[in-house]
Amino acid sequence: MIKKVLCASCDVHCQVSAHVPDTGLVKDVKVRAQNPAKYKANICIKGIHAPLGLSHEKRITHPLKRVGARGSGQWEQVSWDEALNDIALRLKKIVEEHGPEALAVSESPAIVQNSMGMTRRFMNLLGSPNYISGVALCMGNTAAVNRLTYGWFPFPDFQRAECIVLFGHDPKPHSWTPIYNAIRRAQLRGAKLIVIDPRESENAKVADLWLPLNPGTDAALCFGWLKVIIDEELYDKDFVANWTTGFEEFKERVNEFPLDRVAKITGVDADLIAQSARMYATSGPAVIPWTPITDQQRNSTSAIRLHGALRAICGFLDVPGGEIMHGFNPDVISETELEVHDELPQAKRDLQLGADKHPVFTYKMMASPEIRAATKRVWGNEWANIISGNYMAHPTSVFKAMKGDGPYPVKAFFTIANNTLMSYANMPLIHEALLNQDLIVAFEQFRSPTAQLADYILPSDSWLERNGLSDGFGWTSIVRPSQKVVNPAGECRGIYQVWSGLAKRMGFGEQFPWKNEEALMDHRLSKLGMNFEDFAETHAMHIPKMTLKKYEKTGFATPSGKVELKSSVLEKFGFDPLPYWREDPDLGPDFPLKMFVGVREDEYFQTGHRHIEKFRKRNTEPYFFVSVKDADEAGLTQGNWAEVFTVLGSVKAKVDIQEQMPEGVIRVPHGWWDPEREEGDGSLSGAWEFADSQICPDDDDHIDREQGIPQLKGTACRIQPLSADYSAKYAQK
Ligand SMILES: Nc1nc2c(c(=O)[nH]1)N[C@H]1C(S)=C(S)[C@@H](COP(=O)(O)OP(=O)(O)OC[C@H]3O[C@@H](n4cnc5c(=O)[nH]c(N)nc54)[C@H](O)[C@@H]3O)O[C@H]1N2
Ligand SMILES: Nc1nc2c(c(=O)[nH]1)N[C@H]1C(S)=C(S)[C@@H](COP(=O)(O)OP(=O)(O)OC[C@H]3O[C@@H](n4cnc5c(=O)[nH]c(N)nc54)[C@H](O)[C@@H]3O)O[C@H]1N2
Ligand code: SF4
Ligand SMILES: [Mo]
Repeated sequence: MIKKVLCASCDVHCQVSAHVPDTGLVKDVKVRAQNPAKYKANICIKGIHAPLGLSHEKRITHPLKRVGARGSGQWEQVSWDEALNDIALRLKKIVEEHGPEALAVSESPAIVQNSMGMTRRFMNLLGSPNYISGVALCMGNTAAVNRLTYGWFPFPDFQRAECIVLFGHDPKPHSWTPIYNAIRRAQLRGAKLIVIDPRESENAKVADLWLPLNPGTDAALCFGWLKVIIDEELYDKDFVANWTTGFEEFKERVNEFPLDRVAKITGVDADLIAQSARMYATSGPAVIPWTPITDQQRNSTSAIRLHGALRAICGFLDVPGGEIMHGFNPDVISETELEVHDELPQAKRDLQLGADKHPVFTYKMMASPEIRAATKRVWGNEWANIISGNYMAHPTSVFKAMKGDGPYPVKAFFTIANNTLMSYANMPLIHEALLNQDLIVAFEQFRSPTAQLADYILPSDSWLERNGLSDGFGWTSIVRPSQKVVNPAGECRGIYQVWSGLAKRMGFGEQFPWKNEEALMDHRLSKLGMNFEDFAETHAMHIPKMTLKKYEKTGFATPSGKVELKSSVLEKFGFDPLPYWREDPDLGPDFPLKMFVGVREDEYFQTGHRHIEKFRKRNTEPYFFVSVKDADEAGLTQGNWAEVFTVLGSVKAKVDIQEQMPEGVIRVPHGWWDPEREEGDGSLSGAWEFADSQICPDDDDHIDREQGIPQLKGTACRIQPLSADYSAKYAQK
């Protein structure tokens, strides 16, 4: 029997197929491309070999209770009942003593599609606003900033676009395969490709134009494009006149960026800036697909708003070949609705950590009366948690409160499919925060460095072991089913069982009335008149009727009903309502270089997968990419170990001297640790050596003002070789 499955080995959720094995064991599942027909298949090695990871000897298949000191690696197997009873008892005590806001939860993209809003539902009913997620640095924050500008997070129409612009974003055959394939197909039918990237990336190699910019300067580059587009009147004048606010003031701001200034900031030749701006504005409908690169900068809010302004003034919003506002699927109950944000009293929303200083994706801004009214007017519901990134607390503020430096204590922390220590900035702070908790619960598949510090690890099912529904995290209105292929290994369970089990023990079990995940999905699909099983049998996807230029009927979901080039909401909260450029601080000769974290590696998703021998053989160790000149100056040799320092700390990796690396820029890899190392030696299985979160600062100089997210692109650093001793010691491990 063949099942339709959505691969969740990364967060792009390819539609694949899987054979149900006679043995019923996940190791015998074969994952294949689902649609080999006319298009190149959307599947990568992480999807094909997922069964290897999920049947791995290190997979956690029973609830574990910590018996030694935190991080000592001493665990005892307990039953689910024992674990949930004790967790509920301890959580109750913390809530009685400190209030429900003393619970913080960090949940990540790997799981959000399967929690189906239940994590927020539990927190809202308990009374805690302190939810954080890895999406604060990836897409969730873009979703929030987009809502401020034009009321939804649009999705690129790759099939009909005449020009595609990649701001750093570099989809590859084994990194976001569907987007890679969509770009290649567009190029084959003649669409133009512009790539803006400090190094010659895979997409830069095949682009019509490649703009090698200094890391972290994307916002300045956008100002350059806007200067050309406005000066040369390449914009859609009718749209600007009828559907935008603040154009004159916006234009004045843009006029502060003559091309020689932009060239100086970005390092890109002025003529190339002009040529590429013209290509974007005049090739026909164009798209700037979402990119995490501008989610992780000191000028992030401005960069994201400038992308929005480009899309809007060029007339590419909600048109064929442009960027389309999907809205909710009217036939399926959305996750946002199940999250019951209305149930969280305003007094508790007001307690959300970090919202005072950095409100963009918090309740304070996303649930402000004007945004709620506008969202209700256009989309029919005042809550719209797109990418689960709206209504979040500010991560650093949560960690500070966990450590004891907040306005009130946070004493219980749940980490749901999230390697918290390594997936935010400032690992030393997160470490202290975790050590100061009375209760840590990890819902995991593996003993990640974060899970190693937990009091309980609850064993999670995997995507091959559960039924599910995906709508691209609320980004699209297309709903796709994922069928369970085998039963969960050992005592692994789904997240619904965790929250409903805890709610029952804490006295609000009636709020989780569904017997299991399937019953919950039946409820979500009830408007279609089918249950999950029928839906999955009959649908590869459910696409509601989509109309374009919806704004002509409803206006945009902003307070003015227009695209707010000048944001009324940012202004109300005391921020510059226009996008702006903020220079990096000069940290002097100790930090003469700039680093960026990133360049995805084929074999691994974020901090995951490093325990899979097949992948580890292909990609054994972490590497810094360094230019020939910088390597010479620092005395670095190919393949030797080195250390990169920022104001916060240092990280170790091997050196890869690359021709295509620009001078003065170091690439720092994300996600490395050594799962093969025994727990309990104090290194958190190598996280204290290789995790980039050790060098990502979160002080005011290194974060975006409006969102408070850290700068992972363009941070000042230095690099130096490590002694031969380190290499020898590492080789023995
Ligand atoms: N310092 C730093 N921080 C970053 C980034 C960075 O580059 N540097 N990148 C940012 C980006 S782009 C993203 S997307 C986020 C990602 O942040 P995270 O989601 O935390 O990323 P992962 O490292 O993949 O951690 C996911 C964890 O979930 C577990 N897991 C996988 N599948 C399942 C499942 O089905 N159930 C359960 N319960 N667990 C599962 C894995 O074992 C892994 O430990 O991090 C962001 N944060
Ligand atoms: N195999 C694999 N695939 C993945 C993932 C994975 O971990 N492994 N993670 C998934 C996730 S969660 C995400 S968010 C995506 C991210 O994937 P991408 O968006 O492709 O991000 P990266 O590969 O980190 O970096 C892409 C490019 O950004 C460039 N760059 C660095 N700094 C800057 C800058 O300041 N400005 C500009 N314009 N460019 C810059 C780098 O040189 C690099 O070529 O990949 C997804 N796909
Ligand atoms: S790109 Fe690879 S890992 Fe990601 S969903 Fe597709 S097959 Fe799975
Ligand atoms: Mo991401």
